[in-house]
Amino acid sequence: MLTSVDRACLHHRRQQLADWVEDPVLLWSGTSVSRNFAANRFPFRASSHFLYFAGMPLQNAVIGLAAGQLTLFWDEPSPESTVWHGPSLSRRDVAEQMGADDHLPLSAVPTWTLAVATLPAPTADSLQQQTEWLGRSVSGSGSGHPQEWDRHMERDHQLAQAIIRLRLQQDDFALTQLQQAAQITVEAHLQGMRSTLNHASEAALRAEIESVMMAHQCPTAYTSIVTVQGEILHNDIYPHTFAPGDLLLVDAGAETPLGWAADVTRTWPVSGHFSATQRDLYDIVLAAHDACIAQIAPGVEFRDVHLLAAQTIASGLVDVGILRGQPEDLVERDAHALFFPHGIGHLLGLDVHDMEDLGDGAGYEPGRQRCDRMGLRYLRLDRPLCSQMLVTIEPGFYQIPALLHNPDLRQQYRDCVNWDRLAQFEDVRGIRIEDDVLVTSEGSQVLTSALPTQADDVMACVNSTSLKE
Ligand SMILES: [Mn+2]
Repeated sequence: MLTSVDRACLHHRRQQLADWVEDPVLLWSGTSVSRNFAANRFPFRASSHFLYFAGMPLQNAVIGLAAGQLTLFWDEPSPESTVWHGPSLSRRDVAEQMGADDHLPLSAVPTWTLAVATLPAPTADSLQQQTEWLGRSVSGSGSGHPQEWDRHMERDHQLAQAIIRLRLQQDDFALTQLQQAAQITVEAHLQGMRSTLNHASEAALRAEIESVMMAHQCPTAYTSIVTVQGEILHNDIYPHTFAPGDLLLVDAGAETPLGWAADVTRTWPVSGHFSATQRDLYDIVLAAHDACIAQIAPGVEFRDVHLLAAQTIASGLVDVGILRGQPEDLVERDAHALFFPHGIGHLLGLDVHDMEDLGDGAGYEPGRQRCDRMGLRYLRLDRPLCSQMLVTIEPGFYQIPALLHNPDLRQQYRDCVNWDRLAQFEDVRGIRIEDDVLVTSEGSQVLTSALPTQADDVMACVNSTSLKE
């Protein structure tokens, strides 16, 4: 149920959009996708752009936005469908909930208006419907060369830019949801830490963590990573049983029923105790995490936050003897990226990488492009921060064979890596510490601060397990 504050925010979003976009706008929610046969469906997830203006998920719906007015296009389920799925709200009730000014059957979309701005509908079915009804293809914002854009593409691009401008700063409705996602995610990670000593496998611990989200009626915002192979950055399998000395990397976040995400990572020893080598590297990653969060404030360039993480990690690796040289020079040469190849963070909101469906349109300030350098290539956000932006801060250290065993890289960095010393840290495969950080007018607020980051606190939490009989 939407609150009156939520509805006031939705109203404000639509007014803002009308100030920036002259053309009427149509946005598709999408359809549920069948899994092998028609009656077995994947869970439905509405388009984030639809959710942003409609506030609530609705399958196979379209909203029209013109001069701040909202029109809902949607068909109530058929009487036959209610046999299987139970009764549904009427179109009038749904329209009232979202604060719509008008509501019409879905078939009225093609007659609504001729020249509209839109963004690609999210599923194959809805994209086909969109193409047919608008009489044109919708390729998304800014594809191709601007000089070759037609009038439709210019409209769509203008819409995308306006939506980016709006969604970059979280309003009160969004913040209530994002705090809820963060709080449930913290609870899930705590449950994971506290039950580790009772479990023997990645799969069992994943079940423990996700059970907390499910109990709150929240799906996961992305496929959870629960792995003792933390060096595999997007690991999505859970085949291992725990061995003494393993570090477990858990990257898992809840999504609220209205679609807002959290994104949190912790790394902890399955035995409850870090080895000396694990502790050394954990503390380096934590130093980068803390330094970056302390740096966050309006006006700060996110690229500089990334470079601060690189500098802190390079400096720490020099201190423990893995890297040789001056930290500044090592960062200049991208030597840190052998161990920290990804970006320091990204936008977070309705999507876990917020608005990445628009490519780098949201993450990169207009006029900026991805840099080729190994140490900057995977930076997903390159903008000056502004208040009410929500970002992740997630430094890491990994021993990735594809990088460390690459003959060209070994040659390139032969003078600055002490490979013999590195071999002594073989019980560290991957460490990442990730929190969700809101930029405020004074600096920042960590939405996920209730989850411990200090190694001693993490160990205390793992060891607080009440062991099963
Ligand atoms: Mn993340």
